[in-house]
Amino acid sequence: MNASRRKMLAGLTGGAGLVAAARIASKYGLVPPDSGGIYGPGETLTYATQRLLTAHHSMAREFSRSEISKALPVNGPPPASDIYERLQAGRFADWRLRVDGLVERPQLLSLAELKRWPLASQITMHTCEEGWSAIVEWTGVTLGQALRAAGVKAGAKYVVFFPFDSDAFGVESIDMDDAWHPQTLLAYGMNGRELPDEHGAPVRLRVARQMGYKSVKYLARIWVTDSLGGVRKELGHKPPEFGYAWYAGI
Ligand SMILES: Nc1nc2c(c(=O)[nH]1)N[C@H]1C(S)=C(S)[C@@H](COP(=O)(O)O)O[C@H]1N2
Ligand SMILES: [Mo]
Repeated sequence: MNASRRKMLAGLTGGAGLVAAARIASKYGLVPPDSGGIYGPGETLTYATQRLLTAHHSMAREFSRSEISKALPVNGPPPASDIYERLQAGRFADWRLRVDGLVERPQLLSLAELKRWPLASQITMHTCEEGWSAIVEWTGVTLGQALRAAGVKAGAKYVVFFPFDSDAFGVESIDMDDAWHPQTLLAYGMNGRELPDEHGAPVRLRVARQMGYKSVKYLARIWVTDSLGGVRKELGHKPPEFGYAWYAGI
């Protein structure tokens, strides 16, 4: 860490007080989109401190195959969506992942196409805010590969993920730092098999450095944007008042 970063970090964490820390963070552009409201200064401190400490691409811990958990609990009911049920009945042959927004070449990606791309895999800990965790092997492609195919335009700041159960779950979003991170995957495989339907088939997001609720299942669309525009829904499936910070780093 260079001297100015160290100074910033000292200012952020050195008992300057939450509001003063939020002001320092804002000066350096380290403000998360849920920085407003009574939880805002706390959320800003968490995000800014994390981003300064974990220089760009620090990696989440990886485990060995023998450490994979026996079972991964399922969180969330399957999408109550006719479109999803039809795609599922056809084993997702007609599923296309839309990638659009601030991109040069909007994409409609099939599962077959994703499977032709270079394989990325990881054995990492999935942690749910409800108090359980499990070590899982995820297989798929990096989100970065899809972003490169689409060609992200200058000014992009966030990637928003729309699932087939967005009416119930809402949407989730991450910043470009996590979007380009090598452990951020579009996963179509789990523990050496096809991703089971209840775990988000055909493709789910895997964000290794954040809590489980950021790893959106049943992906339908990926939207690149320069602003979350104060649209409450796009800040996460539940607001920080309920314990779901937009930045859920672990
Ligand atoms: N689309 C969608 N994604 C989701 C959820 C959901 O209900 N719908 N639940 C989230 C939560 S809270 C967790 S902990 C993980 C659970 O993943 P799993 O069911 O594969 O264990 O998925 C996350 N992604
Ligand atoms: Mo969760």
